[in-house]
Amino acid sequence: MPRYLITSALPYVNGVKHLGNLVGSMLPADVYARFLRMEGEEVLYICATDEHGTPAEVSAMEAGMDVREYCDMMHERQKDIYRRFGLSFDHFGRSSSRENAELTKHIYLKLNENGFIEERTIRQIYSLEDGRFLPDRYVIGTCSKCGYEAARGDQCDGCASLLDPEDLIEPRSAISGSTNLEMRESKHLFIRLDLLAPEIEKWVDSHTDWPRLTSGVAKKWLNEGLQPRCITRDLSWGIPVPREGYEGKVFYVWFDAPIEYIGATWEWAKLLDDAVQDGSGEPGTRDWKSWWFGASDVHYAQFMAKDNLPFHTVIFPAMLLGTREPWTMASYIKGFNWLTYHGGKFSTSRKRGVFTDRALEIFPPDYWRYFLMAIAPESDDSDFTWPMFATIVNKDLAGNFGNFVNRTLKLTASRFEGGGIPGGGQWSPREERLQLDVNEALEEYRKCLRQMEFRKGVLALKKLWSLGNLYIDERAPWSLLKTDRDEAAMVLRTCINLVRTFALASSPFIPFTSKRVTRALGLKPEEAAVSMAQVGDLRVLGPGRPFEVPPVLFKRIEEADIEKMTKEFAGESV
Ligand code: B3M
Ligand code: ZN
Repeated sequence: MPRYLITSALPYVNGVKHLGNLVGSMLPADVYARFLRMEGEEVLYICATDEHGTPAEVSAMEAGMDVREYCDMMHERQKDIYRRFGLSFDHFGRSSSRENAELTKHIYLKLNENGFIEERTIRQIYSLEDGRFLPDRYVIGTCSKCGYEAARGDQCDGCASLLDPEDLIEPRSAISGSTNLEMRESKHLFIRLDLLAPEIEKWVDSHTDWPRLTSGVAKKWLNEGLQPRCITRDLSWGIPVPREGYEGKVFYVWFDAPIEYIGATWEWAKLLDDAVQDGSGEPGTRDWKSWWFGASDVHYAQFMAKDNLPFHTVIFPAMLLGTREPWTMASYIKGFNWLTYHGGKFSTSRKRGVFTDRALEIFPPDYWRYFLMAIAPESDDSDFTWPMFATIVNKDLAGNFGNFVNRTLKLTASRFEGGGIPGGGQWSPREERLQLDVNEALEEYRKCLRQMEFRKGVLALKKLWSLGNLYIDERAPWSLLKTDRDEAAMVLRTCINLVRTFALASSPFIPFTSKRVTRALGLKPEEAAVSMAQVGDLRVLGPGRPFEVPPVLFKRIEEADIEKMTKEFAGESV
């Protein structure tokens, strides 16, 4: 029996993420983790904030804060948002942790010992006024190709050319605006990806089941030929490099960030002491090494947006392979395309699109979770629009699912007053068939989620829900009540069991609503914690069990709401 390790790409610490970030990594990983837990699997779902690098330093500076304090604050802020979205991490760590520093140094030392680290001297821009080297993107100036005045040293937003800082006319520091810059030489460490290329290729080729997007990116990188890659920076915020002459330098953020998947697992294990004290953890149950080192029974799935794929299919694997130690490598890498916003980019600087904090202020988390997964950019980019949001919420959640729950429970409560779930009547062939249809739809649903085919999973879930509406419309218990009260009772009892089935089966996507419904049905915690294999049985809830009618589960979104949102989130025009 494999154990399942799941990680989602680590969100950068600076700034609140938008919905595109959420659906491209954390949300699908959470759906998968919740699903596997319901399948009775042993799951460890890990994420963290990615805290090093110049962006964190610069954002802290702009906020007038010490960089560590800034990271403390932003980590808590992001963590709280993800909790409110229902993301069920086993641990949400921090790449600036002591554990990560120790692992990063270890991996570097092993790479060095094995001959995969090389020192080179490079020329870099130094800002005398800022007293520091400037990474390419922190040098701005006029593009020598198109004349755009605010081109960055790595790329021009005017003509999209890739640039070197030397290509800029009148370069200046993006931090202070100072033009007092000079080229200085500086020593740096490079990882010899060129030497590791054959092994990486073999590893990539051994995974024939990866999504096309993932293998495509890996192959493209490998085919272009791997070059040694710089893994150190002249910065103060980061993990110090344990090597003589490297005082004042740190590892490049992309070197230590993926190691934090391991680091965060170690952090999680260290928290065990607290967990034992508050009763939520069993002593001896958190062995981080058993997941990461010499683990032959671990299935490891990584989730991320496509721009992160090169680091996870090529560079991180090279780092691990080069240690010559048995670190756990990804079994499956699920990459996502872009979510666009009304045909354009989500933009932090222009406040365009919906950000995770604001999203939760306007609609409950399940609206977002379901909608985003229904349009997840799995095989292609996909576009967020408000009319689409309204259609999906109204049709699927309010119409298909919510409506069935409410009409079933309301009708039963009003016609069989006070007696709980009504008794009487016998299953007919129609109910037998319903049971078979439900089993089949659930099978299909489970198959999709096992394969991390989320949009297909949503379709299968919708199909399951519609079996309820089909059944109740066909059997019309409101009419049966006039002719055969026992028969009506049996039909409604079956419908209430369908409500249970739907609520439990849907919980990976809409955990909050699922809980509201199972509470209304009076399920005890152990009854609500059944495995996926047990949710389909339509004879679990018998006569006499009390239940409540929950308030309307999903509010319909009206035309006026759509207009309002479209205006509010359009962003500032350029
Ligand atoms: N923080 C980039 C991103 O959020 C980066 C991912 C790190 S994964 C190890 O897109
Ligand atoms: Zn240009």
